[in-house]
Amino acid sequence: MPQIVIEAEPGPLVFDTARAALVLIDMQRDFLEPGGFGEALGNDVSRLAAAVAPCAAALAAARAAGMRVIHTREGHRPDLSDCPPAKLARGQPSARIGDPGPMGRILVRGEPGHDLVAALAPAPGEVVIDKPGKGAFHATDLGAILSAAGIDTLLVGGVTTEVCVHTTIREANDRGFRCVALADACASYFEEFHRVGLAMIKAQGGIFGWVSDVAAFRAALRSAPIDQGEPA
Ligand code: C5J
Repeated sequence: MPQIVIEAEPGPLVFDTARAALVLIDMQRDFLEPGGFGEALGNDVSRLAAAVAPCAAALAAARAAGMRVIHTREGHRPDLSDCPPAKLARGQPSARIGDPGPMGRILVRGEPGHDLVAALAPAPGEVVIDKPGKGAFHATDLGAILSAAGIDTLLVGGVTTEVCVHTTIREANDRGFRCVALADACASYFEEFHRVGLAMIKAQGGIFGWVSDVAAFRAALRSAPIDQGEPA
């Protein structure tokens, strides 16, 4: 199979686009726009906007290369039966999960705030994983979908770097996937958490993944396949 190489830290990674997926985590209005869950937790939501254009560029490149794309959304059933009480108790008392907000009930599936931002709307055929937790594997069929498609490498963007992106990469790493965080396609409400979150992934020789960026991802997709047997 044709293999390409992405420049990353702690070192370059060879992957096959047919066995790789771009995973965009929780680029939802509830996290990025005023009035949603992110703001209810006291965050400055404008900080996440920086990741939208890089995610859109990664998305366009992946689609053009025929790479599989997966979107995730954090949210709960309307009856909140899948929301643990410990999670329900977070946030301002009048603006918790399930409470009415400017974009509908906060972090509830089917509400406008639960939607992905318009710039990153899924194309027909792209998988959308609705997840009740921070990690995209917890209580979802993501593992089964990736396994059925023979995927072994995930290129990951989304929000927030240190919460749902991190949790998903940790879950994926433990399941045997090679994960590359695309730094500029990820964002946090806290600049320091973003920076340190990325540093944690690639520390100690890539303890649970690699870190790269969207320019390197696009360059890899444009590059010629490497010879079979060439060292990684
Ligand atoms: C958070 C997420 N931060 N998608 N969710 O609650 O990272």
